[in-house]
Amino acid sequence: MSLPTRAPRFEVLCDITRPVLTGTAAECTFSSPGSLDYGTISLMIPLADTLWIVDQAKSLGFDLSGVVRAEQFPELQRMPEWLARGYAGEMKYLADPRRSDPQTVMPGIRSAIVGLLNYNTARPLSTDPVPHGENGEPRGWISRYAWGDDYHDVLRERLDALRESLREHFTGPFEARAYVDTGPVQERVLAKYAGLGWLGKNTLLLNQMLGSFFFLGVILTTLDLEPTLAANELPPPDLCGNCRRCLDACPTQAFVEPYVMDARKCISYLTIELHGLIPEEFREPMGNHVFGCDICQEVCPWNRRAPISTIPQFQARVFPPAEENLTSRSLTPQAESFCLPRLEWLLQLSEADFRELFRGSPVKRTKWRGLMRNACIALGNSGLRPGTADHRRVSELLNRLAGSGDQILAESARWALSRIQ
Ligand code: B12
Ligand code: SF4
Ligand code: SF4
Repeated sequence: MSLPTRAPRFEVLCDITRPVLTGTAAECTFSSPGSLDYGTISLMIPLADTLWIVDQAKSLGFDLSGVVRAEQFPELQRMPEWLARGYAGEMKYLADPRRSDPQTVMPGIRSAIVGLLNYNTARPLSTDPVPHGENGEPRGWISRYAWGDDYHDVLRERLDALRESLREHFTGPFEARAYVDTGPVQERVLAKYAGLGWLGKNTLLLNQMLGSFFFLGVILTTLDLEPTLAANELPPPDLCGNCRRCLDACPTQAFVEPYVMDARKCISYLTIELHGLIPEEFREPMGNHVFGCDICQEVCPWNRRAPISTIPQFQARVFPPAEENLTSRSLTPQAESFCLPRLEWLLQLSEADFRELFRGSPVKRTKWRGLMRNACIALGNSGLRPGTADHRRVSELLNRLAGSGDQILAESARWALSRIQ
């Protein structure tokens, strides 16, 4: 007998785990929270294992999880064409052929366990009306996912704990490898077929209850687990409908068509993955972005009522004013934050400051040079007016970079100066 809806099903899973584990098969009666009796079912042990894993993942803090067979899903077959069109830009690692076929990632692979962790910290949004600070100083946008600690570490810790529990639960030899971005797998596709959501027109995985501000992590394993979705069950339906807000809101027109992105145009790629100069055509549309971009998620209706994450590691890092700032610059010292950081603050960071501030933060991926380059572009878009104290200080910093031997920084700084003179 199949269960009537997803919600009561998840309620039931935890309750029936224990009795099922005691035999080869078990019978249990269950009812919905509204006490409607759904009857008695027989469950084979493999499904009990899957339910146990989902329960374990929940107790380790994952908001959702699911199990999927490691198969070549239809989306993965579009990969060669996507690559051939050049959409991956400098991300050469995406051309690894194993990404198109999970069966090739690990000898004897059978299943993938996918975990989802919400990072939807409270507002502001980058699309909120005030891009500058209270005092009018230009501020940059660091993507919400990078306000706190590196999600790779946060998820990895939980996945490793889950792997440990697998070792205790399953006897006999098996292999299990945990990945957060790091493996040659397309996590969103596995997540879709593990029943966690649908792939939206902005290419992200969306969940009806959780929106899309979440991370994914996977454990690939040789364990032959029963998938979360039964053979006759489809993944959650695509609820994008006629909406095209993300496609229209993208400042750089990165979507060549719904569900397909030319990553070379995405601000996230430009600010994080691209090592050279930002192509001129994208500099102005980049606005105040200095690391990543949230726009195609912020405009998505499914994120409007998404739950807020209170995970301490994902909250914005804040730096109290240093003692010396009390005397050197102004009498109004302020705390600095990764949420809407002052661009002048970013631009005056030395490489050593950068290493110190962004230790254990996702921002370190773009390196000091990348952040300086991005801050230059954002300042070029800041509309700073000559004749102000802010303008004088910022021009001094930009002039210093313009005269540096680094061609990329020099060109980015010159461009910024030309825009604010
Ligand atoms: C590379 C990468 C990027 C690249 C490319 C983005 C992309 N859409 O693929 C860049 C740097 C731009 C990027 C940006 C971001 N990323 Co990213 N990224 C990845 C990574 C490492 C690999 C994804 C991948 O394989 N892309 C390759 C392409 C081929 O995939 P695709 O877009 O799904 O393309 C398919 C479709 O186009 C489909 N298709 C359907 N119809 C058609 C029609 C035609 C004609 C064609 C050709 C293809 C096609 O076929 C293609 C191949 O399967 C994953 C982690 C992982 N290992 O999976 C994280 C991941 C996807 N990123 C993530 C995040 C959080 C982000 C950002 C939000 C970060 C930020 N705030 O800046 C943005 C979001 C931008 C966006 N709208 O996608 C999360 C997403 C979570 C979620 N809810 O889905 C992931 C899963 C990381 C994680 N572990 O949590 N990312
Ligand atoms: S992250 Fe920003 S630039 Fe990239 S596709 Fe979404 S809206 Fe466009
Ligand atoms: S903004 Fe609209 S089209 Fe884009 S992902 Fe969200 S629901 Fe889908």
